[in-house]
Parts: sequence; structure tokens; C-alpha cells
Amino acid sequence: MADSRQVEQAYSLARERYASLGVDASAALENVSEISISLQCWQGDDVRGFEDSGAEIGGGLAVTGNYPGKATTVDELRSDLEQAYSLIPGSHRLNLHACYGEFPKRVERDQFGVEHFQGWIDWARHQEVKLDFNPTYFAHEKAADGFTLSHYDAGIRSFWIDHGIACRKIGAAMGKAQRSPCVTNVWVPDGHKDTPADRRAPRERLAQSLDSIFAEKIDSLHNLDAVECKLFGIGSESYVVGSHEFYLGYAISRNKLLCMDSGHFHPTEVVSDKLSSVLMYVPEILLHISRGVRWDSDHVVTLGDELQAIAQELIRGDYLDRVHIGLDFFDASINRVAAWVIGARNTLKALLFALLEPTGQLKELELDGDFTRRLALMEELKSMPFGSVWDYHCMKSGSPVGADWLDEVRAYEKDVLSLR
Ligand code: RNT
Ligand code: ZN
Repeated sequence: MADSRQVEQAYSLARERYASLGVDASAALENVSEISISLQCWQGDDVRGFEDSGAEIGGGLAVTGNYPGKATTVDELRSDLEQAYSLIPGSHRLNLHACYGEFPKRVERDQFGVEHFQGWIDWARHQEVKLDFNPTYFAHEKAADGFTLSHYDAGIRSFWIDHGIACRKIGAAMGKAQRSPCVTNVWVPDGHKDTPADRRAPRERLAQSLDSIFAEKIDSLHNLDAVECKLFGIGSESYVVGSHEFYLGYAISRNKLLCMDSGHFHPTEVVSDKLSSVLMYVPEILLHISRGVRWDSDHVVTLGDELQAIAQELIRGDYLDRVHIGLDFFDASINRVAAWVIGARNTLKALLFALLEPTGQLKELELDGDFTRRLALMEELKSMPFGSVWDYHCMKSGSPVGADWLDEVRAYEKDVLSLR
């Protein structure tokens, strides 16, 4: 267990060091406490959901690993989430997928209603967690050939359009109940494994389908629509209908949020560099913080260069009020609760680190043309006593300090997960 006196002392020294750079560490702590991260429900059960459709996950989403203890019921998933939230400083959101509704019997996706999510809405109110939402366009026989909203068959398209319409209404009901807009994010797997003969028609159909889904005006205090692009998926290596250019254009022309997943671009392309461009033209952004490894986009988020760069952009550009931060990874090879905690704590660490930067000073150096000092200072910042500020933040937020959280996950594993 961390010694609270030591944590306090280390913080007080760190605060002085930051003050000498003109950085107010306690203001940074206040700011980071205000940031909510939307935890992806699907990390808890390997993207299975409770729908019992019998279909394989598909859509190019692949979860590997068979670590014991995954949630198989809604109560288990909620209990795992509660455990995760208790180990992450601050108050955070939950990103639900439509296939995680509570269905008394098989309900078709175009028939999903608020009643199937009332249990989640009640749980969320009780937990003081706010909800975000996603229609589920995969793991279904009508998505088995890899196409949904851009399908050539009008009947299949209209089924998926109706699913999208139903989900927007559910999102709006969540947003209304929680007095905070629910971000409802559309991601479709549509694409071709091999070179298509027609790249144009599916894109035109996707835009039309989306227009039909978004036709009804919904109060933005209740629901915000986001659309998520992707470069390629497993099985859609040659062509993804909803590419970055497609959705960037769509979001700008329809005034929608663009969802940028940090694992959905070319390996040397980075979301951090796109934020300030995209935010010139779209009102708000949804981030799916993820970690790409070679061809896979969904590894547990670590505190790496790109995560830090994204956080720095959000702070340097003063974008926090226009950016919704969600996590998107699924790893079944390690303890699933630990995966959430690691990814969420790292995202918060990156944000706190960025908040502890003397941004004004760096920008001045830049204007003065003193790029030498700009680089020197940026590098020196990396060895400032950031960890002491983070530890203090965890302690003050009633969250475990350092790796102490892992002891709690281990105890939970022994008492709960291993009995499943
Ligand atoms: C898939 C997208 C999408 C999904 C979730 C489960 O490549 O990133 O966000 O991960 O909808
Ligand atoms: Zn994503």
C-alpha cells in the first residue's frame, strides 16, 4: 500500500518544480478531474453482447485470447464495470453497444426499443455513470456478407436503416434521462476483401442510408450523432466503404460528429495531427482511443507517444469541450477488468501530463523562432516529477495509488471472476 504521507510530500515537491516553470499543478488536477472517459462495454465480454443471435462476431472484428472470467450476463458485466470504475480516478461514462440490451426473447434489431435498455439507464443513474450508445451492425446474419447500410439489396439496407433509427431514439432517451447528450456512434463494417469493380455505388448508398437514419431531427441536448471511419479491416483489406474521406465529407456536409479511432489509419498517419484540421470544419469529435499493432487496431491503450500527442493536442488547442473521449479496444488474453483500468488510467495520465505543460511558454518560444529552446523544454518536461502529481491525484480521488489497484483486481478475480 502506498504511504499517504510520502505521496503528499512528493506532490508538494513536484508542485514546486512545476511552479518554477509557471505551471499550476493544482489547477491541472482540478481540470483533469472534470474529464469523463467513456468505457467500452465490449471489453468486458469480448464483444459478445446478450442478444444470443447465434452469429459470429464478424465484421472484421477479431478478439483473441481466452482469459477466464469473462462476463456472460448483464449483472456480471455491471459488476465488472463497477469494479473497474472504482479503480479509475474521476467519474466516467459507459459506451454501450445495442447488442448489450436486455431481451426477454429474441428481438430483431429493427425492433429494439428503450425498454430493452431501461435496466442500463436505471443502473447508470444509480452509479452516476452517463451512457453513450452504438447501433450494432455486425454479428448478425444480415451482415454475414460484410455489407449493411451500403448493401446492394434494398431490403437489407432498409433493415439496417431501421436499426439505426431505433438506436438514435434509444440514445436520445438515454441522453434525456441523464441530462447529458448521449453520443450515438455509427460504425459499419462494409467493405471488400479484394479489389472492387465499383467503389462508387456502395458509397452513394451508404450516404443515402445515413441520411435516412438522420432524417428525424433530434435535440442535440439528448443525442449527438457520430460517424466512424476506418482504413481497412480483416476481410475488408482492399476497400472500406466508410473511409476517412467519405466520413469527413459526410460529417462536414451534415454537421455530424466525426469519430476518429486511433487504430483506423495508415500506420504512419496519426490522429493527433488530424484533430486541429478536422475541428476547423466539424462541430465536435468523438475519439476512440485505441492502439494499433501492425494490422490490428484494438490493443489495450498504453502510455505511448501517440496517446500523449493526442492529449497534448486536446489541451494545447483548448478542444476539451468539443471532444468526447471513448476507449476502443478488446483484449481477451489478460484480465478484462485490468484492461479497462490500464487503458483508462493511461488516457487520464496522458491528459494530466498535457495539463502540466507550460503551453503558453512553448507557444511564445515558437513565435520567437526559438525552436532550440522549444525542443529542449519539451524534452525536459518528460523527466519532470509527473508521477508524483498523478499519485496524489489518485489518492485524493479515492482511487488506488500506483499499482495498488492491481491487488484489488486480483482479489476480485479470486472472489468473483474465477467462480464463473
Ligand atoms: C471497429 C470500430 C468500432 C468497434 C466497436 C465495437 O473497427 O472501431 O468502433 O470497435 O463498435
Ligand atoms: Zn472504434
